[in-house]
Amino acid sequence: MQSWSQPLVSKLPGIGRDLALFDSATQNVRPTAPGEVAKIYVCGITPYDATHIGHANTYVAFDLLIRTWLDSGVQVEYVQNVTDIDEPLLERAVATGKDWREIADRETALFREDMQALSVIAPAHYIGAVESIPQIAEHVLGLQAAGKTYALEGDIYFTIAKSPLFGSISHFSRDEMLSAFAEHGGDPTRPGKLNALDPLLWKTQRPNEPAWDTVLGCGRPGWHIECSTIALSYLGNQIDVQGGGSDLKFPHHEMSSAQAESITGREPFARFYVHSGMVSWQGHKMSKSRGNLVFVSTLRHEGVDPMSIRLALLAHHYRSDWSWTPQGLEGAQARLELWRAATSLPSARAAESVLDRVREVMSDDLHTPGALDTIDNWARDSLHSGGPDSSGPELIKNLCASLLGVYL
Ligand code: 5CA
Ligand code: ZN
Repeated sequence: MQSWSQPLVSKLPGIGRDLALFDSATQNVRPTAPGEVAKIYVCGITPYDATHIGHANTYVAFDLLIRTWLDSGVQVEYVQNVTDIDEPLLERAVATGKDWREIADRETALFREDMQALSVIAPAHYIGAVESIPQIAEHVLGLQAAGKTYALEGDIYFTIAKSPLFGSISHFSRDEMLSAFAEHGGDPTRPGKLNALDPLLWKTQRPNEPAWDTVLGCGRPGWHIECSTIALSYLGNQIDVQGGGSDLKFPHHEMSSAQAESITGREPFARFYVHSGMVSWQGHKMSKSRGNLVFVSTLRHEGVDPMSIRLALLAHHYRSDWSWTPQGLEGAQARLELWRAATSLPSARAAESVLDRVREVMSDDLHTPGALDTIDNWARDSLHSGGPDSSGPELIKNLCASLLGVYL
C-alpha cells in the first residue's frame, strides 16, 4: 500500500541520548538500547471513519519515539498496517450502502493526508491486511502443523493455553480479559471453544461476506494474525517496539505477540510493548463506535494550523489519558505564535542548552511537556530581553522540527 511523504528530519549538532521507554510488559522505564537498526511496528487504523484526535495522538507519539531514536544515531525500520478488512468495515458498508473497499480506500487516503499535514514520519512499509492474505494463510497453516490451533465449524482458532507469555503484556485478570475480549471483537461465548479467550485465526466464508481463496480454503483472516504476520514478514522474528494505544494491550497485542512467538519460537516477540494514552471528548474515550469524535480533517478544513493540533497533543505526556478541549487548542495556537515570534528574532538567548535539555527530557520516556516548557522559557526570555546568539533562533527552529515535528 502507498505510504505518505516523509517530513524533513535534518540532523542536529552533536548526538542525542539513548531513548528509555516504559514497557507495558515489564512495567518499567529502561533504555531501549536497540541495535544499529531499531525495528518498530505500530498498529494502524481500521479505515471505516476519518482520523480523529485520538488516532493522531497515538501516531504522533510513535513519531516522537522514532525522531528520538534517529537523533541518537539509530536507523529505524518502521512498519504499520491498515486493517482494511474486518467486521467494522463490513458493518459500515451495510449501514451506508457503500462498498467496503470504497470506504477503506477513501478513509485510508484521508488518513495519509492527515498524517502528512501533522508531519508524522511515514512507515517504510505501509501494509494492508488484504494484500497480506496469502502470507497470513501460510502462517495459520504453520500454526496448524505445530498443533497450536483447532477447527470449529470450518473456522480456525488459536490455542492460547500453549503460550507461556500470554497475559504478560496487559497484566489483566481473567475477568478483565473476558470483558476486554468481548468489547474488542472477540467471541468469548461461542459454544465449542476450548478456551473462551482463544482468538479466531481464520474465518471460513459466510454468505454475503468477502472471502479469499487460499491454502486454507475460502475465507478471511482474524484481526490479530494480521499484525503478527505483517510484523514478522517485514521486520523479522523479534522487534524492538510494538506500539499502539492502550486499548490494544488486550486482546490485540497479547494475542498478536502470542501468535508470533508460536510461529517463530522466539520470546518475547517485542522487546518493548509501548502504549499511548486515550484521548476523550464529551466525557468518553473518543471512539468511532460511540461517535464522539473530533476529526483532524475537520479542524484542518476550518483553517486550524496542523502545527497547533500537534502542539495541543504534545502538551500531554504520551502515556496519559486526557480530554480534548477547545481551550487546549487555543493554548497550542498561542504557543505556536510565541515560538514563531521568538525564532524570527535576529538574535536571541543561547540555544545549545535548550537542545541539551530537550534531548534529556525526550530521551526519558518522551517527556514532551518538559520539552515544551524549556522552549517556552527560551522564547519568552528572548522576546522579553533579547540575547546575543544570532544562530539561536535557527537552532531552535531545527530542533523543534527534528525532535518535536513542529515545523515553525
Ligand atoms: N486496526 C487496529 C489496530 S491493528 C485498530 O485498532 N484500529 S483503530 O482505527 O481502531 O485504532 C487505531 C489506533 O488509534 C490504535 O492504536 C488505537 O489504540 C488508537 N486509538 C483509537 N482511539 C483512540 C483514542 N480515543 N485515543 C488515543 N488513541 C486511540
Ligand atoms: Zn495491530
